[in-house]
Amino acid sequence: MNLPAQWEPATDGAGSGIFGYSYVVDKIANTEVDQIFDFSTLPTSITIGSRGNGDYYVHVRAVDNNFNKTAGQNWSEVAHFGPFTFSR
Ligand SMILES: [Ca+2]
Repeated sequence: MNLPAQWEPATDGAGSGIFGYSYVVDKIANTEVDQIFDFSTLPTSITIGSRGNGDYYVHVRAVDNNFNKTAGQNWSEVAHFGPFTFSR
């Protein structure tokens, strides 16, 4: 199963710009996403795969281009999306 997705890209104001994102899909409403880079742009298709029916959530945080220079200060708060309910 796949969920099509459209995103408004993150912005960094007058900062260093957005480097990319860390991203998790699961069945938990408030997962804290790790600060380990996954994607430079967010996927337009979210893979649920064969994980079955249920309510899914997508969790995303952005990181700026300074992320490897100032540890711990360059990741955004986590944004939570969902639930997206799959049943068939
Ligand atoms: Ca990650």
